Amino acid sequence: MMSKMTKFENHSIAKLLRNVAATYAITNPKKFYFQMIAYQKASDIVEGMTVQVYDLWKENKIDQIPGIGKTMQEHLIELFTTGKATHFENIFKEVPESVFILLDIPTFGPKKAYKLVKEFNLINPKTVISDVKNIAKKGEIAKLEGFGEKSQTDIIRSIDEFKKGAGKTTRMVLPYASEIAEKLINYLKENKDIKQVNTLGSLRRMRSTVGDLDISVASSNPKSAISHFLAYPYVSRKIEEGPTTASVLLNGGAQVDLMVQPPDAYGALLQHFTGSKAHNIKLREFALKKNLSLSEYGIRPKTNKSNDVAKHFDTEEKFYNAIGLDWIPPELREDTGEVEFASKHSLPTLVELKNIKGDLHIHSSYPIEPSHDMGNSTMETMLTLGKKLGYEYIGFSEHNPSSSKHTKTQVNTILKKRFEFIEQLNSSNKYIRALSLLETDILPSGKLAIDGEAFDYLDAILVSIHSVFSMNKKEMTKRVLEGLSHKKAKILTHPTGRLLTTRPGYELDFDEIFTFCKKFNKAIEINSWPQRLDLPDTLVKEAISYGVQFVINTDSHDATHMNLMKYGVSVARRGWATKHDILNTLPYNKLIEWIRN
Ligand code: DGT
Ligand code: CA
Ligand code: CA
Ligand code: ZN
Repeated sequence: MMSKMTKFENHSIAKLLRNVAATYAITNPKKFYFQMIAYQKASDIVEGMTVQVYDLWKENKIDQIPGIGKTMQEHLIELFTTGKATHFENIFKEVPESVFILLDIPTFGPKKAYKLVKEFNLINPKTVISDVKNIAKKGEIAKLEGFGEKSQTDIIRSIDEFKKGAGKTTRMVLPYASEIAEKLINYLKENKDIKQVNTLGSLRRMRSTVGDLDISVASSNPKSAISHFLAYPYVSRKIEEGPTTASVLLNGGAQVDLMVQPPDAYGALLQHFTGSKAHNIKLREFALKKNLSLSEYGIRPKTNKSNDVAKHFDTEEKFYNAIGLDWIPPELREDTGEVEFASKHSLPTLVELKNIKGDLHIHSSYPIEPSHDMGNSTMETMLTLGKKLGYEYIGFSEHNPSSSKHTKTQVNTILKKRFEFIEQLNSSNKYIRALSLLETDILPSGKLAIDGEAFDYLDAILVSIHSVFSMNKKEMTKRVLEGLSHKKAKILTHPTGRLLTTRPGYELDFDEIFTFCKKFNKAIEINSWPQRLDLPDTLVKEAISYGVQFVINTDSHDATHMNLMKYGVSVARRGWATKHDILNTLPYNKLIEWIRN
């Protein structure tokens, strides 16, 4: 299997690691429990990385990936060096290749896939998917132990959906998932048997992309709660229904899993289904050392008596406290040290939306004749909304005037007029300050798209890459640092250029970027735009360890976008940021000091 993997892209490496985990799950999940978990976790990590593992290896930095231990590193190094990893090849011998093909299809876990392949001798990986479908259509799968009619229908449907392009890899961007959830939650609250509704899973942890929506309900009447849920007008199909759970597909394709628990035991449910899986595993190990056993119902003493009842907790806080931990904000629950910090009562106080005092990346409709897209709303409208949001300042940062369509003198004239207009806005209102900023392109040469007199009309500039993404890491890093070197360049915007679910972004040497930013007092943007959420959370955490500071911006092109700030804040929180790491939590007089010096 591996010899066919010609390109060592993260996606194929993630799949390979997932297949190792699956092999352990099939062959001996008890004996290889920890390996199985470790490989699954490593697979998730690699899938979510913005830097290629292969490139890290080439730079001798493969040991810098959190969650990939020494042995796993050695196997990967062998793979990159020789084209195959003996250890993986050996264990894959125990499972026919066609099993791994089935794992790409939703509803197929390792055991189910293996059983079908074994039972019907489906050893041809090229035809295995259609083979399974044919056998299902003949009614053979329903007869197998542990399968049944419903499972057979599900298999046919998920194969059809898979062939149409739907798969486990289609994820929603966070704000989209949040919007769907909010609508559903409002609907659920209409039922009098439903006391409380929460989002769980990746949505509650505010991951930048969400696979399916997990929703919990506190109710002493699960039957009523579930039938209300199933009657939601936007349900396109029921996937399954049990006494306290149900899953549906909504119009538009999002899956929702609902879980119901009585109010007195609701805390444990919240905890369990918020995850992440890795966090839960760490928590379980931590509790085991205290002879406690955790579940979605509560906490039991770890004895041999299986009829011990679990102690119930109505809130999640009490649940965490019962095992000797401080409550952990959901955004931190990724097994990156949070359990240890919680046990020492030293978790950081994360930045909150209400700490934000202004937005420094706003595109208004001011006629600047920009190089890229222009905003829809006037500066006045955006200032009024900014004031409503409790801000002390707004930084207008339209794209620089197009340099191909204007002479330098024309650019200067446009910026001068704009500067005077902003000054006028400031003299006519006392409540919110407008800053004259500009989102300025860093050209492929590293030069900025404006120069000379133009800077006289700007408080500072934001710099970013908007064209020629194809440069290699070294050239791109040089380009960015050169742009950022200008005295007026204060913020590097959407630093990786990624577009979630669309394109991975260009590569930068973040060691160099962070070191530079710290040394020269430059800020890095956390961009709240739904498809960006850039700088990504894992890099935020890394940047903070260099002492780098951030500005969280919306990159609004319309007044309605200004409320996306909360998603940028969630990225900062997932990166363990406190308000001291975020410059736009500063009051106006402090912020302007930083901007102007
Ligand atoms: P997603 O949906 O891919 O964006 O990610 P999550 O984290 O929402 O994952 P999901 O929907 O499969 O499960 C929600 C949470 O429920 C998960 O974060 C942890 C918990 N959970 C679900 N299944 C398991 C399991 O088999 N073991 C453990 N320890 N936790 C689980
Ligand atoms: Ca989920
Ligand atoms: Ca789920
Ligand atoms: Zn912008």
